[in-house]
Amino acid sequence: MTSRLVLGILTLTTLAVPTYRATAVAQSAAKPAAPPAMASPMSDAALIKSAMSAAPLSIAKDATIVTMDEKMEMRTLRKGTNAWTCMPDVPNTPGPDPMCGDKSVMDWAAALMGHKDPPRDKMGIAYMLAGGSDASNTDPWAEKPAAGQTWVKTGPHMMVMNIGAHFDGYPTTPGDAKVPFVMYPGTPYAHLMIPIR
Ligand SMILES: [Cu+2]
Repeated sequence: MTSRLVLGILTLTTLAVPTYRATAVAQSAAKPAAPPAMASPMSDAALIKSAMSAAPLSIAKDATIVTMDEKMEMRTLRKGTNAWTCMPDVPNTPGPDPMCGDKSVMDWAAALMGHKDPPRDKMGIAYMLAGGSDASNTDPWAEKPAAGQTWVKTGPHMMVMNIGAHFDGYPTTPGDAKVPFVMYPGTPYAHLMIPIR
């Protein structure tokens, strides 16, 4: 789960909670060197195709699909009829990383961007079947790897959020990111990354 991806979710969530959006804008304004987040040269059809590639078709076909425009505003590409929201690849990370998440994942993401505690008892599930790239396994807000570090590249995986300490016993470093591991361990944003292929 990259912070850019979260920013996309955040903006979606901020339709209901404007405070979060203010935080996102403030954060992006503080980093003028960063390329325009999420704005993608892809056509809407390509964006939808990318977003849908994140989850099984049984979920993706009825999901709401959102993206960010060049003004960092959330744009709904397609209104869905189920409880899932999908987002296309984030252009400024290496490799494709579209994601589909349920409503609790949206809450988790809004909490992360707002530096607030996510709901502890609302388990969230997300699919990233096209894989994902994360700048850090420890810093939820990192936009690029720290000096000497590399991107955490995870192949097709699922994620489970908001289950408190139930991750105990799983590795807290990604290793080769081929077996389940905890991302952002020891933070309220800890989630289980579950490679599936
Ligand atoms: Cu993750």
